[in-house]
Order: sequence, then C-alpha cells, then structure tokens
Amino acid sequence: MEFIHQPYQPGETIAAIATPPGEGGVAIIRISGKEALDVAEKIFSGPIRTYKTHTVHFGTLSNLSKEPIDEVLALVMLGKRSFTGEDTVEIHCHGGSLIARRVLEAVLGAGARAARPGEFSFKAFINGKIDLAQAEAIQELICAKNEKALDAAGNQLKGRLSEKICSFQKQLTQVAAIFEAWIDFPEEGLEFMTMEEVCSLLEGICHEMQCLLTTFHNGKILHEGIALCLVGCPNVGKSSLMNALLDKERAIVSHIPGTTRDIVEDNLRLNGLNFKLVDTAGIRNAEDIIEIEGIRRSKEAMNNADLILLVLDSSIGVTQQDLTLMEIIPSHKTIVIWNKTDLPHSPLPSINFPHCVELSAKARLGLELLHEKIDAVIWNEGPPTREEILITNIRHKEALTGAIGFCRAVINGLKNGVSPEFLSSDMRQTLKDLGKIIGVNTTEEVLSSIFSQFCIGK
Ligand SMILES: Nc1nc2c(ncn2[C@@H]2O[C@H](COP(=O)(O)OP(=O)(O)OP(=O)(O)O)[C@@H](O)[C@H]2O)c(=O)[nH]1
Ligand SMILES: [Mg+2]
Repeated sequence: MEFIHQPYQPGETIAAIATPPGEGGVAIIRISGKEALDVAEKIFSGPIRTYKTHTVHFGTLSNLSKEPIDEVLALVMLGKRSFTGEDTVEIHCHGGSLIARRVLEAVLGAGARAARPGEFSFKAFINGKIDLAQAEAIQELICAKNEKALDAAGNQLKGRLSEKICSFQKQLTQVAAIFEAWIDFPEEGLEFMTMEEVCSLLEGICHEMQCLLTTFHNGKILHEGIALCLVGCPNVGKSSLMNALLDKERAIVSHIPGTTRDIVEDNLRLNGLNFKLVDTAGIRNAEDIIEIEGIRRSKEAMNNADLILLVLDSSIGVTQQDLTLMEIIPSHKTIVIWNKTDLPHSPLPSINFPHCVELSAKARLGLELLHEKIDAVIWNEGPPTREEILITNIRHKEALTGAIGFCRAVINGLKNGVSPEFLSSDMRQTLKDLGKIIGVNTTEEVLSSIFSQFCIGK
C-alpha cells in the first residue's frame, strides 16, 4: 500500500506546502504531528513553546545553519483543536515557489517528514475529527466548479450526509438487535415489535435510502459536469451550433457535407454548470474509411453523452438519413434542434421526440431558448435546493445501492418467513454498507485510494 505505510504511525510529524504552486501574496507551510513544536522551535526566531494555541506570531525563519530565509508569521494550533487533531504549526511566508520550497526544506531539515497527498485529512480522520464522508467533502469543496457543487460539498463537510446515514444506522441497528434476540429466543418470536411493524419500519428506511440514492443524478451533474453531444447528418449546422454556443470559432464550418471528421471537444459554462461540449462527424452512409471511423466515433460519443442535441436542417425538413439516425438515438436524453430557421422553410413536421427547439446557429437566434431547454431537461425534477443533501460520490452511491439491496432482502425474507439467522446476516450487511460511507469498517485499501486522490498539503 503506497499511501498508508504499514503500520501507520499516528502522531508522526509531517509537513507540506498547503498553498497552490506559483506566485502569490502568501504561501503556507503546514507542519502537524507530535513534534510540530520541536521542528518549528529549531527554525523560528520566537519562543514557540510559550505561545498559546490559536495565536499568530511574527518572526524570522532560518534554516538549520542559521541562514535567514524569510520573515514569517507562525500560527500555532495545539492538540485536539487543530484540523488534524495533532499539534500544528503553520508558517505563512511570502508567496513565491522558491521561498515556500526553501521554508519547506528547512522544516524537513528540522525533522518533519514530507506529507503524502491527503495525509493531513487522513490524520483528521484517524483522530476522529472528521468521518470519511466529511474528508471526501473537503476534496470536493476544493474541486467544486460551480456554486451548487460548493453548497453540496459544504453540506457534506458540515456532516449532514453523515447525520442522515447515522440515522439510518441507528434505526436499522434496533431492528438488527430484535433479530438477534429472536435468534436467541426463537420461541418468543419478535417480541418487541410485530412483524408488520418491523416490515413497515424497514420499508420506510428503504424508501428514504432510495430517495437519497436518486440525488446522485443531480450530484453527478454538479460534480462532474455534463457531456453534451451534437449529432446529426452532414451539413445540418452542428459545428456552427458548437461555435455559437461557445461564442468562438472553435470548429471548422463549411458548406461541404462531411467537414467535421473527428470529435471536437471544448468546455462550456452554461446556467452555472459545466458542460463538455462535443461536436461530431455528420452521420451518413459513408464509403471513405476515414469518414467511416469518424462516424463510428460520433456514435460512441452519442452513447456516452448525458444529453444529445440532434440537429436537423429546417430548410430541408426531415430526410431519409435523418429518419435512419433517429432510430438509433435515445430519445429520452435528446433535444431536437431545428436549425437554419433564418432560411425560408415549409411548416416543420412533428416528430416523435419530447423536446424541440427552433433556432439559427448562423444568425445566433434562439440560443436563449436552447439554454432554457437544456436547463429544464437536466433538472427534470427541479434543481436541488441549497440545503438538499446530495450524493455526489460514486463510492457513496455503490455503498448505498448495496445497503438498499440487503435491506430489501430482509423485507422480502420477513414476508416469506425466512429464518432469523438469514435476516440477521442481511441486516448486518446493510449496516456494513452504510458504514462504508462514513468510514466504519472501511479497509485500508479503500482509505488509501480515497486519501491519495487529495492534494498534498490537505
Ligand atoms: N442560413 C444558415 N446557414 C447555416 C446555419 N447553420 C449552419 N449553416 C450553414 O450550413 C453549412 C454547414 O454548416 P456546418 O456547421 O459546417 O455543418 P455540420 O453539421 O457541422 O456539417 P458536417 O461537419 O459536414 O457534418 C455552412 O455553410 C453553414 O454556414 C444557419 O443557422 N443558417
Ligand atoms: Mg461539422
């Protein structure tokens, strides 16, 4: 195991630059562990041991050869009241990669070990300052690309997701205890609750867990953004629409059918969300091997997309090629775009897709309508509120799915008269899966893979 070297030494003193690389006003070097004060004392000019916790002090930082490096502020946070739960000293020096690196070298020279990615958060986790879901929220907070993602991560960091999981666990533990008693005293049956009561309690919890699980759709949108793919037959104006949405000449546009041959991607921010916009080769019956490969990629991009914009040429109407393409398009995640409405056209035929927008990519008309439609299709059940607890993490989704599966097995088992031993075992699995979310019963491999995705210094 790379990250958590076996056995992990709690209290070991680690250090890292906690601010991003490059130039800035201030850079922060974080030192945390049993010997944080010993390390700082060797290189800081002031009497660091005499300082009260959570106080800031000005002084000079020098290396072990007593050569001054910078004038700095030292921030002392002792014991349990620090983020990691261990003595912590932060050195705030002047921003600039070279100075920060020199300070870090001095700190390492004075006895600290270079921190691994996420190791400060890992310390906070093993010292019981935060649970696993909160630790992950820190990384999500740092990586949040939009306001809503920030709210979701903030809620998770406050422990609201953990509270919810704990409330499921508490209720389920009661049921598990009832089953255990039933195993020990079978002739007494379900003593504390009737079978119906247990069933309806479990059904209620299962329903709540299911509701939480469905927030993953929104959570994923916020966290990862949306893959938005433009598809259609050649020359309908896909690349023109790409350029119009991006408001720049990103893709080549020409009147020659088959202009785009490969996938063209760019990032787009719309309605506060992040999109990966993908332009594709026009789909038709091609003979040229390069075009055939381009079309294969178009279809692949279409299948991987969260949302598809199927572009049609309103000046031509629906062609046989369009009809063939429509047969393979998943209509539930598609918005039909009637493009080129600036040109004269016959009344547009009705087609069997739930969402349509009329616009002109070239004249940049109707784009607002498209923005609104995209928003409506993405948040089909309304956008999440600021306070809503969302699942944004695939690991949480899998654990919750597992818990729901085992909980359902218990409900079915109860209805079908399965013996309490089996019910009890499924109940334990339910609790185990829930525990994975907040980090109870989590294997070191899982912990290692979670924390190693963090940035160094966090
Ligand atoms: N009048 C008008 N012409 C348009 C509009 N959108 C695109 N065009 C024209 O249609 C032609 C094809 O546009 P492209 O954007 O290259 O079409 P495409 O779908 O990307 O085509 P391929 O890459 O060949 O599949 C160009 O001559 C564009 O100027 C529009 O809204 N109105
Ligand atoms: Mg094109």
